[in-house]
Amino acid sequence: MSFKINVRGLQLPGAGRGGALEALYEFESFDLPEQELFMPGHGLCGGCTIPVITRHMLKVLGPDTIVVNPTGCLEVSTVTYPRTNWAVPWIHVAFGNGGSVASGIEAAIKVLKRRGVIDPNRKINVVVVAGDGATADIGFQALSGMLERGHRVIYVMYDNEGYMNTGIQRSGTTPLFASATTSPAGKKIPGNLTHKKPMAFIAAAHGIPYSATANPAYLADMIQKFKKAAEVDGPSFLHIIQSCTPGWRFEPKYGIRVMELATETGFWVNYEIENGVFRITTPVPKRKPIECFLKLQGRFRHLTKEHIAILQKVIDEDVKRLNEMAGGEFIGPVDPEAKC
Ligand SMILES: Cc1ncc(C[n+]2csc(CCOP(=O)(O)OP(=O)(O)O)c2C)c(N)n1
Ligand code: SF4
Ligand SMILES: [Mg+2]
Repeated sequence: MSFKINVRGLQLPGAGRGGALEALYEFESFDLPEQELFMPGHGLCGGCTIPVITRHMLKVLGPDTIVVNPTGCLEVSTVTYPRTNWAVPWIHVAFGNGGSVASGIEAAIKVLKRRGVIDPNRKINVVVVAGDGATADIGFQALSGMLERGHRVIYVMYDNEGYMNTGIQRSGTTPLFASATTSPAGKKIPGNLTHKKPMAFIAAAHGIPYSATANPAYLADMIQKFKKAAEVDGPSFLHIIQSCTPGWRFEPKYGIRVMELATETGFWVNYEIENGVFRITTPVPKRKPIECFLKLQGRFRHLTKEHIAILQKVIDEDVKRLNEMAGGEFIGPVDPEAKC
């Protein structure tokens, strides 16, 4: 499949081709192979965007890839005995030890290369694909150790903002005011009371060469980031938002639309931190009000106008901070007239 890179948002006023934005971030055009390595027939829900992530991840990484998969929706839905959807070596690990197992695999490959058992020039990718619970919560120390030791491992965190496989419990990346079974909206609380952990920044703070956020609705940007992550000589980390049909409570047909709205409203900003340089990779000239993202989802249905105003303020502040870091208004102001 030949993939045409579509650089969204470059048509910002005053930033034509060759302008400042293009100089800041250039997409590289490359072909994706026809070969499928994440096979059809999985048991993931309709509207779930996990398969969009894993399918394209393996197209970029190729067959010489070892997947480390802690328990979660992806694992339980792709390896129901005796079938598997993985056409690459795959290992199931416990909920909290993805980073440790991947570290061991990478270290073993190094030794086998040194001993001449594996061709030293062969490039084998080791990738962890893990949920937000397995990464931001229980697997946090295993991840941190892996980053600290500098293993050449790609860590992909798919973030559906909750422990979805076990019944929609909140996690460290559940957003403010989302209703989950352990933070239910009711008379006492308006849903979850904490903010999302900024995992790409936390990973970058370990001094790793590449850390980024991505969104499966912005396929070209996500694919580019898989490629960059695989090319660095050291650990890389990708924090990828991912829509969950029963957890977020939207109609399955809106799986991609809700992801687009996450970025169009500024709720989710695509950026990367490459050798310490921060860039926003999906500029949004004018934002849509956060209500556009919220109203498709049952987990926010209880929110009052006051709650929505608080959420909007939180996002405005996040956007301001990210723009300051990027050195320009890459994410524009809210357009109150915008149609959702
Ligand atoms: C030590 C331990 N505690 C709890 C569980 C039960 N458990 C399995 S998957 C899971 C939630 C996974 O959440 P996340 O990593 O976000 O993946 P998702 O299900 O959302 O894909 C839990 C709590 C477990 N397997 N091991
Ligand atoms: S529960 Fe959510 S994350 Fe899990 S398979 Fe269904 S849509 Fe995907
Ligand atoms: Mg999850």
